[in-house]
Amino acid sequence: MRRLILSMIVVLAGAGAATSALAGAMPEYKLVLQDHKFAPATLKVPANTKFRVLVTNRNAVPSEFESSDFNREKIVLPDSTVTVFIGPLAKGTYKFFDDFHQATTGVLVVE
Ligand SMILES: [Cu+2]
Repeated sequence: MRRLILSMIVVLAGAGAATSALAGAMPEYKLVLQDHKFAPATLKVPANTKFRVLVTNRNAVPSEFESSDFNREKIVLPDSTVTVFIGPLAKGTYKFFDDFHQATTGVLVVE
């Protein structure tokens, strides 16, 4: 019995470690759309790594987070946040913009 409980604890601890390792494996970044600007306007991310960006729209109108450089497109409603999975990307500079307000631009610097 004691042996069984011990092995159950080991299994549970292992599952917990695996979960946090997975969660920690993908870097997460935040972008905010406010006053029709991206903040930050330049986001530095690691090369050859899949990551996610949480895009929050604080404008009063819908936006569309878009990039032809890394091929993503996602509508962000006012006061909402969307998650965009990006990468892995090679080193370089990748542009993104708000497709509904194309003067709103930002840059992903992959290094
Ligand atoms: Cu679009």
